[in-house]
Amino acid sequence: MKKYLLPLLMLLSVLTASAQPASALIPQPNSVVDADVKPFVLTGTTTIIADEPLAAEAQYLAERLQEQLGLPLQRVAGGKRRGGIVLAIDPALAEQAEHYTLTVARGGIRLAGGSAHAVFDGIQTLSQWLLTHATPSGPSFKVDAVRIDDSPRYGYRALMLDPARHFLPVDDVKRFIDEMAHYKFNVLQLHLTDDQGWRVPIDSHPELTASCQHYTKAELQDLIRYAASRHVEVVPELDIPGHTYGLLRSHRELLCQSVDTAGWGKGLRTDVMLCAACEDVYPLLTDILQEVCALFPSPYIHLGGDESLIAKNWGRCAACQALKGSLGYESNDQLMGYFFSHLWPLLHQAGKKPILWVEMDNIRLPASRYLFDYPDDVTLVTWRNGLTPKAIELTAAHGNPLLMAPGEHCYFDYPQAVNDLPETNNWGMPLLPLRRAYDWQVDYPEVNTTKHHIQGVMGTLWGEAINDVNRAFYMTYPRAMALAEAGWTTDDRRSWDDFLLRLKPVLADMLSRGVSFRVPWECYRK
Ligand code: TNX
Repeated sequence: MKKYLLPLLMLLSVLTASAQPASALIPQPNSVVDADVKPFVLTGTTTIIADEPLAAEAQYLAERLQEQLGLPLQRVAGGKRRGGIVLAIDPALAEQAEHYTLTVARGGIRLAGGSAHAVFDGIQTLSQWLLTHATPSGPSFKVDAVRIDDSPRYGYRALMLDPARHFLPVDDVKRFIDEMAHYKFNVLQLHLTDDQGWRVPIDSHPELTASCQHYTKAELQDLIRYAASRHVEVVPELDIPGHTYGLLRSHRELLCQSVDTAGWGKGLRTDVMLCAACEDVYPLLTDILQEVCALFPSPYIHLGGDESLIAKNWGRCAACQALKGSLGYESNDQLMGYFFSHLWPLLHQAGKKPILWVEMDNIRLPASRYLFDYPDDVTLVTWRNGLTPKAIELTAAHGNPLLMAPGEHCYFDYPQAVNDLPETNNWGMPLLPLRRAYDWQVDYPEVNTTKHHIQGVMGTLWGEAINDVNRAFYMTYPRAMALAEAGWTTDDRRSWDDFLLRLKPVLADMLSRGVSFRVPWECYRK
């Protein structure tokens, strides 16, 4: 942490010395109208007026205002009360998910949403509004009038953390959730298993976590509850059938025949896979999935499916080759379909929607088809550099829902600038500067297909080189703010120059809360 402190303090002095910019709203709402009326006077005795269904959101708002302005606001029940900060569910807004309206006027502040989630979004907007539009006046604040009407472009706005590569304690993940909620992210994908570790306990198979730092079920339940209080859904990811050394270290009997284990324990990856032809693989995965499905309430579960070195494992394994022959398959890749077909019925029964990283017949262009036949109801994530236009086309043609995490815009484990490389485990990552994160049109206008199947966006913090939460914050921000805006705001309301102006007060706010980020020096240089 220490090494970030000096540049951060220098930035704070620059930021606080500059004139107040007009707005600190990130992501940019879809309609902001400055109301030409007198400001609202916010004092320590202003009440938050909210009925029971919004008690938790009211409490959250009170905590934010205490932290931000030092005001100890209390909640009172609704009824006909006026003059304070009213939080309300308005069924007229329910048609569109997360639709809220925020009105600041002399007589009071009113925040209405079609759901508690929408009201929570509006609280983030209100808090950001106060960063630049609350003028201290003695012990109270004059809050400029405004009318905001807002709803997101995409319903699924995710960040992904990777505690499999480097473990992240629950309290650190909570801090991460706190921060992402400010920018209206609503999904946290947890990459819980990989070659380097198995972090989710399975009661029927304690050997999986026996010699590995891991969460307890109680901790995960607590984390899920905490995330829900920030309207963030936790999506678990178990990465199979590749990236599985974390499992195979306690189940060597599930390895393919004739696997070379000589280099194990040295490199970052082991390149081993679960053996598709080993019958014991499937009952074990069934046990695991049953517990994971029961533990995580999210309708989604991510099963990885990426970077399986099929030729190196299944291609050299006599049992897999015999299986391939008996199934009449022409290519080893079809065994992926066989492998996952054991799991789909269980997931359907549990009411879960599977997600996989999309793979094609090549890892770069030219690529022309899926690696194997993904069932239509599998949500696919596009991630490989250069393959996203193809992924949009293929998923549109096959009818798979699509999540957007293209490496060139969304991989926040990549360095942000020249000479800002990770100290450990850098495998030669490409650069992903802030501007490139911002200059992204999520729906690729040049791709000539329907785009209704695009569900949303995800920023990934792959953990090979991210060994604690401060490093995670440093890699996440401010790029995740650019992603938040790409996922929320329509393109006609997005502008790089304007984003930079809004970024300044938002980063100053982060500093005041002790959250680290990379100072985007290149944006301030004249
Ligand atoms: C590829 S992205 C991976 C991860 C690595 C990441 C590093 C994906 C689906 N697989 O296992 O951590 O690159 O950027």
